[in-house]
Amino acid sequence: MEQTLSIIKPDGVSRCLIGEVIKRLEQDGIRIAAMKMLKMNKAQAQGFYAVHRDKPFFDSLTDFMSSGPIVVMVLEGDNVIEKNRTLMGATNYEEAAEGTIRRDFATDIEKNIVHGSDSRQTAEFEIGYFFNRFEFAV
Ligand code: IDP
Ligand code: MG
Repeated sequence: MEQTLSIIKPDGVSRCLIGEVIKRLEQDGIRIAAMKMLKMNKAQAQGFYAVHRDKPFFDSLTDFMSSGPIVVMVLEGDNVIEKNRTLMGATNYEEAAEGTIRRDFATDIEKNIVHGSDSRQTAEFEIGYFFNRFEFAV
């Protein structure tokens, strides 16, 4: 059994896509093990995306990610890291496969609706960034 961190980004929340994203996850057999809504400040967004601190888009990305509420979820299931990434689609929505969340809803390469951990190692860091062990329903 694997876990991954999913985020519905500020654009997904403001465009009322919370239900749409969760529906797609659940219909794919993914279980939500923990979930909450919060708003990051700039420093918290910088900490979350520290791996990208040298990228040209870091400042804009962390402004965006701290611009409004987000929904953070721990997803659980067999192969869930890859399953979630498949449902999300490529980072650049123009290159994302038909029927993926980003292809259907993203408006630019930054405002792409969802985040998903990309490996077991990043999933562990990212889940720990937002959740403690008392926040899991089961
Ligand atoms: P991922 O979200 O598909 O894993 P990453 O390369 O980890 O993509 O980038 C993290 C986030 O940074 C992306 O989801 C997107 O919001 C933003 N981003 C990535 N590349 C660019 C870019 O070239 N310009 C602007 N924003 C970008
Ligand atoms: Mg990434």
